[in-house]
Order: sequence, then C-alpha cells, then structure tokens
Amino acid sequence: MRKVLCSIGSGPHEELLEVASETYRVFADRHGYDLELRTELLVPERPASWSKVVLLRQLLDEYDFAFWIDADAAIVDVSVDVADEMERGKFLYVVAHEYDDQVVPNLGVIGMKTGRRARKFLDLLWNDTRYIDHKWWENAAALRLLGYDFEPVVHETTTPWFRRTKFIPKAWNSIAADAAEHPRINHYPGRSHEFRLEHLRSDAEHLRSSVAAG
Ligand SMILES: [Mn+2]
Repeated sequence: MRKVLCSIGSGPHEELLEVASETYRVFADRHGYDLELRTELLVPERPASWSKVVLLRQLLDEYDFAFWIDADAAIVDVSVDVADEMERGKFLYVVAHEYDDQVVPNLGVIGMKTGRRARKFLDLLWNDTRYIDHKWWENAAALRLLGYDFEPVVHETTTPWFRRTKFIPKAWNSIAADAAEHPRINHYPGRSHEFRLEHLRSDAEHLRSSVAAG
C-alpha cells in the first residue's frame, strides 16, 4: 500500500511545520510513508486551510492512503500506524472531539483512503463556497456533508458520508478541551504562535528521547 503523510505550513506556520515535521519524519520512517510537506499555499486566493483539500485531492491520485496532520500538531507516539484503523466500507478517518456538550469531528488530523468516494468528498468540500470564510473553513463544509448543524454542533442526519466515516480514538488528535490520556498526536488549535511553537518543540523533544530510549 502506498501511503503519504502530508501537511502545509506557510507564512508564520512554516516555523511550526519545521518543528512538527521532525516528528512526522520519525513516523514516516517507521511506517513506510512518503512525506509531502509544503511551505506554500496551493490556493492563495482562499484562507490557508483550504489548501489542505487541494493537496489531499492531488495526492489521492498517487497514493492508497493519505494522512494529513495540521502544522500545529505533532506526533508524540509513533508505535502504531493510523492506517491500522482502516476498515472496509470506510474512507474517512477522523477524531470527533467532545466538549461543551457537543461532539465535533475535527479535520486537523485526517486519514483518507483513496477512491471514488474520497475524490467526490473533496470535490464537494471544495465546491461548497458557503464556507470559504467560515471560522472553521473546510471543516465546516465537512460537518455539513456528514449531516451536522452548527452553533451548537448537533448531528442531525446520518448521511452516506457519515456512514463511510470512522471515528478513530482521540489519541490521534488530542486537544486541550478533550485531551487523550495517552496521546499519539498533540494538536494546538486556537493557540498563539508562541504557545504552539513552545509545545511542538517540547513534543519533538519528548519523541526524540522516547525513540532514543527504544
Ligand atoms: Mn490545527
């Protein structure tokens, strides 16, 4: 199976990606992933988050499985491959965070299996221009496709996309508001640049010493 780990860090996020990608490399080596890391947006005319959709769309033509990680997230435990979560009939692998009495799928970390469904899903996201400037960007468009309403986030309809989605353990996308006991990825949404940089550095250091310790 051809697998790719991808991310984009442009502008100030380039510095975050530089630190976080140190952890991506360890994971990629361990589990046989190619790395596709970009420091330029693919679609500068839209908010940065939308370039994720375009990069995934391109990579799905070359790979069987794509693993997206936001540049404000670091891998802290490389012992397990996220592709082990793959299941027949599912193409989208994400964590749904639980906070403030809501359950919110988060596209900061995405596992995606190639195929007709993945391509269609990404095309629908891209074409849903209502959310170009929404505070959650493509994540908002994805919530709609999965049958969610917003403010508060409520799951209203079990769409075909929802049925093809597997919600993976929150260790894969651990955030402060819904932290995993034993995170595999630490993610820092809504934090300052300095906070992210400091925590990503300490995550990278932590991984370095845990790998060195075997
Ligand atoms: Mn993020």
